[in-house]
Amino acid sequence: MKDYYLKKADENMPVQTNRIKASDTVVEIYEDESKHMGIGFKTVGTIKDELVPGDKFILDFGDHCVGKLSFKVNRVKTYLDAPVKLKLKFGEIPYEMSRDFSTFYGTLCQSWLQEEIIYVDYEGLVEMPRRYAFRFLEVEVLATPRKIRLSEFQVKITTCADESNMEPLPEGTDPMLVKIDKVSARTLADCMQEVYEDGPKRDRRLWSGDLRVQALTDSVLFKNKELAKRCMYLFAACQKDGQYLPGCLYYKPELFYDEGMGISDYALIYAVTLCDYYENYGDKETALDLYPIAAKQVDLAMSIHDEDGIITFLDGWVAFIDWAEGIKKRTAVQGVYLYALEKMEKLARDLGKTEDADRYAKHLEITRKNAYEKLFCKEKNAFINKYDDEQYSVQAQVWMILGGVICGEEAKSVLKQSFEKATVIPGTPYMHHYVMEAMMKLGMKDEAIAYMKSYWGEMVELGADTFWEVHVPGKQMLTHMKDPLLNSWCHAWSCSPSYFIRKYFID
Ligand code: RAM
Repeated sequence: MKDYYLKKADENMPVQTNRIKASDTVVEIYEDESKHMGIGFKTVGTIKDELVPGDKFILDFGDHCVGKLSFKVNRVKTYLDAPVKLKLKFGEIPYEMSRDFSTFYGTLCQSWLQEEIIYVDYEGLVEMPRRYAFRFLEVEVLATPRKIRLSEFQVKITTCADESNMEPLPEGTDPMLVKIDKVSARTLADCMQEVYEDGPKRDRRLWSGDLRVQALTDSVLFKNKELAKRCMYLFAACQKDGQYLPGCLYYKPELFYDEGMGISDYALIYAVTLCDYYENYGDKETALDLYPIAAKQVDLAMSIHDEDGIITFLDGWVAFIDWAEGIKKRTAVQGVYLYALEKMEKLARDLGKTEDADRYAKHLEITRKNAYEKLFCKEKNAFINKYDDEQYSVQAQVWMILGGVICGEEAKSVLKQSFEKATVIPGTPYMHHYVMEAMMKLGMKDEAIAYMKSYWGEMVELGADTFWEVHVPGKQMLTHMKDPLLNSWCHAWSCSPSYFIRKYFID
């Protein structure tokens, strides 16, 4: 089956659209406490006509780009009788440009930092072979035998998002929502390469948690059905008996996934991705083809509930849920399971798999009831319980609501109270996506709009061209890799505001 799934993935390899973006706008960065991470930038002119060793400038491409860079090196007067040595440094945000990359102290491999020293043997066009994700490019002349001119800097943008499919928002749409939608769309488009990458600067891999949010948002933006299909087939090729799907995979130079990268909630979210896909595109053939893989995830989760009827973790498997200090995850994972089960029940019924649908429906009812009894604390009006060491998190409340354990006014009061009283709050835009989903499920449209404007809107106000991997208001230097230099500033799981705006907020 693996070969079959890989073949299907190959058949759905997306076509890259190539657009050119040029710049000769030179900017200067400066320290300013009021700017994002304390660094601002301002336009100061264009590239000098003549450059000598020691000269350096920062180009601004005006927006986040993903693609390959080219430029021209020419003599000013005399023949260049030695190579020209240049240093190029790429950054998604001004803060990166303010840092000397050799000072990086983070935990991930520093080779993700986008920096090159190149030697140009002959003048003319220089085409850089690698792909970069950036808005800013610093060029430093390290050595040249004579004065040189550098010009025609341009990026051949790569994405498989067909931006002509994106409908304009209706006139009169709240201007902040228009801005948020634009940044969301840029974020998604720049992550749409040969798979839905999590971040085009760092990781560049396919994670099932990110995939779900991307494919969902894509269904209201560029509608690249093939890409969603391809990614689901790639995951299908990783299925092993008695295990969940891996949380992430690499597809180059050949399919690979890390056995130690098992994330149970992400595996369940894979099933949700297939359910969304069928709902949004109505492609029954693919849904039937991948149904067994999706069913395996929920069936496995169903088989590992403990004697109290609460989900457990397979040996060696973790849960992600969110990046939030000290977060306990059992209640939330139970919610993810119920959320996936409800969607799978519908998919099974739509595909004529009545036996499965009935089985899922039955389990859904029993498990919801049980979760309410065992995980909910009436006195505290919250899902606070021994399974999570009595921890009070927004995440647990959100997932119990999405899992259908509580609903209506009771759920609203649980959610609203958690915003004020929980000690663990969402840390990633990924988790904020599910907070938004919970609000929409409870019919809290106005609150959801306000929530989006305050959370994603704050990133826009801080100058985001694309949405970030992590954002916690008031903690701009926050990172999960020790050094924020390697945070990803165009991150897939942050792209979903467009989904809510286009599906629910406009008429
Ligand atoms: C990080 C990435 C990715 C996410 C995982 C769990 O490595 O940000 O997007 O899905 O964590």
